[in-house]
Amino acid sequence: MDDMLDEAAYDRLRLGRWLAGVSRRDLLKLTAAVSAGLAGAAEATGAAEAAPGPIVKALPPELFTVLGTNAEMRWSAMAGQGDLVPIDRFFVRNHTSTPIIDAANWQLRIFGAGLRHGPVEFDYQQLRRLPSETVTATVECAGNGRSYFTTQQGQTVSGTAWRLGGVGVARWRGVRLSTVLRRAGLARTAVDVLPAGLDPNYVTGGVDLGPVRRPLPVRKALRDVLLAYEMNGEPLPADHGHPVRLVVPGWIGISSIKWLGSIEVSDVPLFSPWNTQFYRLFGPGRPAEGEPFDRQVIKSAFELDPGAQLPADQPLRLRGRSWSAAGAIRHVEVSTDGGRHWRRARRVGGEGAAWQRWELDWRPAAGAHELLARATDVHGNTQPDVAAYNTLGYLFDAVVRHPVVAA
Ligand SMILES: Nc1nc2c(c(=O)[nH]1)N[C@H]1C(S)=C(S)[C@@H](COP(=O)(O)O)O[C@H]1N2
Ligand SMILES: [Mo]
Repeated sequence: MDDMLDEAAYDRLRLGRWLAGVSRRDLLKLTAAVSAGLAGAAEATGAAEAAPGPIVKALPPELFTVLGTNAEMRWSAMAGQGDLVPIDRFFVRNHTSTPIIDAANWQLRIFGAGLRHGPVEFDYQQLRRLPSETVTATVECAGNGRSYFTTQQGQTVSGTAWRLGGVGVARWRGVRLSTVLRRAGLARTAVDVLPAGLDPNYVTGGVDLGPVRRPLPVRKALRDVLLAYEMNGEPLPADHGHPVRLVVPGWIGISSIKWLGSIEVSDVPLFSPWNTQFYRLFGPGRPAEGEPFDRQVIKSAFELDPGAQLPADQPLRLRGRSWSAAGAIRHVEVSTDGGRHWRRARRVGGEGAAWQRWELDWRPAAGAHELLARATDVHGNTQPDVAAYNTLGYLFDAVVRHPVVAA
C-alpha cells in the first residue's frame, strides 16, 4: 500500500516536470532525440539479427492463439499444470520481432548522469559471476483481458485483443538490478532508470519511436527487480529476452524489458512513449495527459477455453486460478449459472504461490452455461462487475463471463 502511494506521488512529481517544462511538441522532439541516442547505443552493443518470423518458438494451436506479432496462451493449456507456466506455452508479447542475440557478443551498457563515474559495461560472463537470486514471478501484459471491454462491456478500445492468456508465471534466475547498479556507481542523485531493448525499433503510424523502453523509478529498481538470464531452469529463451531481460515483480509486463541492451540512469525524471503515449489511462473523466499506472490488478481464469464442451449430467471438477499484484488471494467465488448463485471455490496448492489455484465440483445439465469466477485478495481488492473504461483497454479486472456447453 505504501509503495503504491509512493509510486503515485512520484508520478505526480514526474508529471509536474513534464507539464511545467515541456510542451507536447518539445516532448516528442525530446523523445525522438533520446531514441536516436539509444539506437546508436544498440548498434554499439551489436548483435540483433532478424528471426524468420516475429516469434521463434513453435506455436501449436492447442497451446496458443496467435495475435499479430504476439501469441496468447490458451487457458486450457494450464489444466494439470503446477504453479509455473512451461516455456512451451508461455505467452509472447513482441512489439516487433524476436532478435537472435549471441550471449558471447552481448554487452549491457549502463550510463547517465545518475552514475558517479562514466558508463560501465557488463558482459554475459561478468553478470553470471555476480551473486544470483531465483524468484517466482508473474509477467502479465497491461492489456491482458482487453477484448472483454468490447465483448462484455460494448466499448471500443485499441490494442491487441487478448482474452485472459496474456499472463504467465515462471521461475526466474538472475542478478538483482540493485547489485548491478551499485557496482556501476549509482549516485545518490539518481531518480530514474531507463532500460532499453535490442529488438528492432518500434515504428507506428510512420513514426520511429526507437527501441522499446520504459522508465522505472530508482526506488523500484533497487527494491526487487531482477536481471534474469534463466527461466524455469533453462537459459532465457529467445522469445523471452535472451540473453538477459528485466523482471519487475507486480508491475505491468512492459516494465520487464526483454533483450536488455542498455540502462540509462538519470538525475531527472525520464520519459518514453511507453510511459506517455502508451501505458497510461486515457478516456472520459480522465486528465488529457492520461493517468499513470504501473501495477497490475486482480483477475481470475478457468483452465478452459471459452466455449469448451463438457460432459452433461456427470460430476466434474472445474479448475482455475486467481492472482493479484497487490497480494495473496483470500477467497474465490464461482458461479455456474451466469451470476445468480455463487459458491466458494476450494483452494489448491500452498500459500504464497504467485497465483491461487482453485477448484469446484459441478454437475452440469445439458445445454449452454455461463461460468464466472470472482477473487478477493488479502487487502480486500475484489473483481468488479464492470472494469473502468480507458481507450487503450488496460487493466481489465472485471469478472469474465465464460461460456461452456454441456452435452
Ligand atoms: N525489448 C522488449 N521488451 C519487452 C517487449 C518488447 O516488445 N520488446 N514487450 C513487453 C511487454 S508489452 C510485455 S507484456 C512483456 C511480455 O513478456 P514475454 O513475451 O516474455 O511474455 O515483455 C515486455 N518487454
Ligand atoms: Mo504488455
